[in-house]
Amino acid sequence: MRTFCTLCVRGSIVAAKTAVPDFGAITANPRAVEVVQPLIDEVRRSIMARSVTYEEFHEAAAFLLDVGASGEMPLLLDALFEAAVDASASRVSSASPSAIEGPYYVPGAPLLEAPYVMPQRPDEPGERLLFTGSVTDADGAPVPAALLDVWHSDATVPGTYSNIHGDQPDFNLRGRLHADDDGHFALQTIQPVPYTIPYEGPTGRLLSALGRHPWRPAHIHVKVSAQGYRTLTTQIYFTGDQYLDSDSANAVKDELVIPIEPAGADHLGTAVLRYDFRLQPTPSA
Ligand code: MBD
Ligand code: FE
Repeated sequence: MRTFCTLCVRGSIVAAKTAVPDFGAITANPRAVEVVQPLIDEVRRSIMARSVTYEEFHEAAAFLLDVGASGEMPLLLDALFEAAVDASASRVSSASPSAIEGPYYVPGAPLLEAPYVMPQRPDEPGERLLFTGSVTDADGAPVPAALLDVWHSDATVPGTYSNIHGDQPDFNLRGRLHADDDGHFALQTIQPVPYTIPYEGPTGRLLSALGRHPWRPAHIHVKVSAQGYRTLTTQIYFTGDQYLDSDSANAVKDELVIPIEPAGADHLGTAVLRYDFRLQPTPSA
């Protein structure tokens, strides 16, 4: 290795290719010092306390390279940490409960026209489901022109998402709809089923090494937005799902677990899921 003094040639200084910053004038980013430094310190302590070996250190490096190369970085971060970010961000809120967005939101889903029917294949598998409810403010008043952006997996086991997993048409089971002037909405769709995050990639292997399965309980993702209100990103889960207590993304909140009303004469033979969203005004400037 002859990398030490790249600016010296037989004792004389040659011109640097680029101007080298004055590292004596570095100003720290206080937030990095506050958040990242303790994280680094904790990893160092853990290495010492658990006698981490070189072999394990190199395994960790190979794992991170694999996460990057596989494109699973957003998945890994969402599975491990997004629920904590959501819990932190929603600590003071008058809105109904939020939930993580996850890695599979795609902007620009079809803007539907009433009566709302989710884009689906002619032979879309799964139980018919009417997803209905309202969008109001904290006082129960309808929020004008509220837009719901809804996306969920299909009902093949395990569920898969269009635009992500291949064999569905683009934007299948993804759609945007407006609540009406009374704040009500109703969307005809199918009931998604439990989903596994990819288990053959590095994220799945890490979960497995930690003794965790890759399943998420069935869920419907919703982003609710309206002028003058904070966008609410959330998920609705279904009562009785076998993975509510062991969600691989740790993201279930009890208030978001809703019983599906079985098909009955009063709703034309379709099971019903009712949920009322409550939005929080944006802080006035
Ligand atoms: C999902 O569908 C999801 O919602 C999350 C949080 C992670 C992976 C896939
Ligand atoms: Fe999801």
